[in-house]
Amino acid sequence: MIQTHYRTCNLCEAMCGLEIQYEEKEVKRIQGDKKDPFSKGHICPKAVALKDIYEDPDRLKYPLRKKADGSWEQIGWEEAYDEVATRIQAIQEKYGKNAVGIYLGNPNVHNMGAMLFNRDFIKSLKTKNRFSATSVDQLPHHFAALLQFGHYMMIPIPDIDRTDFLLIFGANPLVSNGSLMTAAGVDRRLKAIQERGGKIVVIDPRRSETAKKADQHIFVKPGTDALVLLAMLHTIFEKGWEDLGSVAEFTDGLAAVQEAVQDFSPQKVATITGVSATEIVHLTQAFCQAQSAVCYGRIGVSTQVFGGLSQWLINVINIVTGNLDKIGGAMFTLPAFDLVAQTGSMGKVGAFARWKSRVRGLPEFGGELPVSVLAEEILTPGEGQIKAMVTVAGNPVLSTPNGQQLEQAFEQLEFMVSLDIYVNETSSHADLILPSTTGLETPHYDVIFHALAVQNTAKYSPALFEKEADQQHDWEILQALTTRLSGKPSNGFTPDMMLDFMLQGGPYRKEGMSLKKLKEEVHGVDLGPLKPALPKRLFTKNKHIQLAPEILLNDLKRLEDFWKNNNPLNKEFPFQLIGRRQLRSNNSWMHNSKRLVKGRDRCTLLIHPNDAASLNLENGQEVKVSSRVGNIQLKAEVSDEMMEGVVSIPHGWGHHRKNIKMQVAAAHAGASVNDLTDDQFIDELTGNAALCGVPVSIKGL
Ligand SMILES: Nc1nc2c(c(=O)[nH]1)N[C@H]1C(S)=C(S)[C@@H](COP(=O)(O)OP(=O)(O)OC[C@H]3O[C@@H](n4cnc5c(=O)[nH]c(N)nc54)[C@H](O)[C@@H]3O)O[C@H]1N2
Ligand SMILES: Nc1nc2c(c(=O)[nH]1)N[C@H]1C(S)=C(S)[C@@H](COP(=O)(O)OP(=O)(O)OC[C@H]3O[C@@H](n4cnc5c(=O)[nH]c(N)nc54)[C@H](O)[C@@H]3O)O[C@H]1N2
Ligand code: SF4
Ligand SMILES: [Mo]
Repeated sequence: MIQTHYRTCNLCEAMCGLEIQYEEKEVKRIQGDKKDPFSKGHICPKAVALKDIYEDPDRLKYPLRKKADGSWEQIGWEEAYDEVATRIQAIQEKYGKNAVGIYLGNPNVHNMGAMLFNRDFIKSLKTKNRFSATSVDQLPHHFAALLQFGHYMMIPIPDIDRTDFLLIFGANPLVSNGSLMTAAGVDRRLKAIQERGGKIVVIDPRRSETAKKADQHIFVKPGTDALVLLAMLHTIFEKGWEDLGSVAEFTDGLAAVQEAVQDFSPQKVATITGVSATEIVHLTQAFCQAQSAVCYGRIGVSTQVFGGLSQWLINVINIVTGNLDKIGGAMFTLPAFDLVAQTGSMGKVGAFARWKSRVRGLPEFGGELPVSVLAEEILTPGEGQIKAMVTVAGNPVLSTPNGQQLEQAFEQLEFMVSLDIYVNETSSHADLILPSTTGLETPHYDVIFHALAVQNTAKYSPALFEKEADQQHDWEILQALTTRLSGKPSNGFTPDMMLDFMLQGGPYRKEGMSLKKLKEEVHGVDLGPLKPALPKRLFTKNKHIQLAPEILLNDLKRLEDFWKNNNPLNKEFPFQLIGRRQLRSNNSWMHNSKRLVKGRDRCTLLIHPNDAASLNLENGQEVKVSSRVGNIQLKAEVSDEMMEGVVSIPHGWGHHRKNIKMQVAAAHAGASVNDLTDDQFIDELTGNAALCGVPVSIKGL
């Protein structure tokens, strides 16, 4: 008999509601759940691939151990857990606690069990060598949030359903489906802005899918956004357009910001940024004159040399124009599982630079070191060298800068274990792989993305399919390892118990919020639009917004010096490389779904016609792209979408690596852009990798 199951898609940040028809253990159909109060029926092509992942013959279900000849043997769970614990403990006894490193990948934040059980596991490792995908992604957002609002998770969310003016720097929500702005059906929401007479402006070195639909697109040279933002602020103060609105009473540092931006006139930054002074002034004026407006910046301004400065200045623009904590501006969420309130004490100012990386001396943030230093921490001998690695749902060989160096580093380890569902570019280097259930086999509540959504909603998804007798959930694997490493018995909590505890003690307790309630409301519960929340929700010491933290002001000098003296482009590497997301990819790990990789080769180098002409390149020609750290080959795709001097390659490809066991992906290998990105090219302030604006050269083959 065909039955229907409702759940939230856990693949990207959009949290689309799914309606799944199934019969016994077979998925018959996946479509959007029109009754989901948040997504209202929206889905993208990746949702259907949940079926492919569930059925994928290459997906692992039981522990694997590498034999001396490099082949894999299946072993039992108890044996695997014991071996991992024994090997880690032996290495820590011999070399010290920090000899074990851990890397957490992106799917952790899309997995309730992992979110709730990773903390104790990490603690049980007692190492300072912790890494995650945060430092190739949103670290600058956390950095600005911590310094300005007192908590690293106090990230302002654009209230796009009510705004009159959306200014986007370096995000492409029509493809990414929205990020640090969970907004299922973002196309509908963007269209609605225009239908109610509002405007969308996109600032991007590529005329992206979103830019094409916007009212205006402005090309900007990669890595120079901070200068555009400074010039906008300069204009605001020069014209006297600043008006802090409701936050004026509890905002510190206005005069300091005003002074800091004085030198950055639109005329001064025009040549470096590629944005004319007139454009900057017009844009600023339109932003200030709108009833409500919000400036939003994502990956393009986060994963660049001035990521920290950019995210800070974006907050500053929202604040000084009175658009922070205002309807239609940048607002804070109030999720039913209230991570911000619960972790308040941990997230306060001070969670930065408590220790530094051994080799390069980069500061930790929130207990993590930048992943750009991971390879050198493994490769550089001396006390504190990493000798063993644990990866949890991460593929840093394809996702972090200088992937080839990291591969070499992994080969040198004494021990490595990967909690992963595939033998892929990273886990193939491990001695043991511990695979968990995934997707349709897991119960889900979005602990993270409800907290970053444009509307407050709550939804619980039970597992669709029972796991097989011998399969383990991520949280069960983490718990088994934690008890062995810590020597303490488990407290017996399950993710459901912890979730219920948080829901019943959360901000909607008076409304009877509980797991039982969510289990009854299969489509999810609407908790209403975002509401003003300040100053109550601030975590800064004096409960004021900090407009001008000193450490950020001080970084302005680096910005000026960089573009004056050290502009990274030179004769050897004259082009700037940026990335691009693709609708049918999800970072590096969904290319084993046939329906997602079919069709033309999508791992191409986009290049402007004038640049192609100057290099004598034809559309479709094979090219070699080189950077300081390596080179790759792929096809050129000539397109005036690109700004001149800038080229784009999507990330997550490069499945030609030896020893991986993903047949479909290997047949659509592509090349890895992170064999070009540089572990030394970073935002020195936050430690985030600079994946955008990497200097490269191009040669036709
Ligand atoms: N050049 C460039 N590089 C980038 C980016 C870019 O824009 N440009 N983007 C960056 C960003 S934003 C991110 S978030 C990172 C992502 O970086 P990573 O998180 O390191 O990479 P993913 O491709 O998401 O790899 C996820 C891994 O988890 C495994 N997995 C999937 N589901 C499960 C599960 O349920 N349980 C377990 N245990 N494992 C699972 C997959 O098999 C895969 O190995 O990449 C970054 N890298
Ligand atoms: N389909 C799909 N969806 C995804 C993912 C995926 O892999 N595939 N990944 C998910 C993840 S992990 C994340 S973090 C989000 C990211 O979500 P988004 O931030 O929306 O991601 P991108 O589409 O990479 O958009 C980044 C934009 O920045 C531009 N850019 C590059 N350099 C610069 C610069 O220097 N300045 C400016 N102003 N712009 C620049 C690029 O051209 C691009 O259009 O997407 C999520 N959603
Ligand atoms: S947009 Fe994201 S959440 Fe929605 S169906 Fe696609 S992958 Fe899933
Ligand atoms: Mo990400």
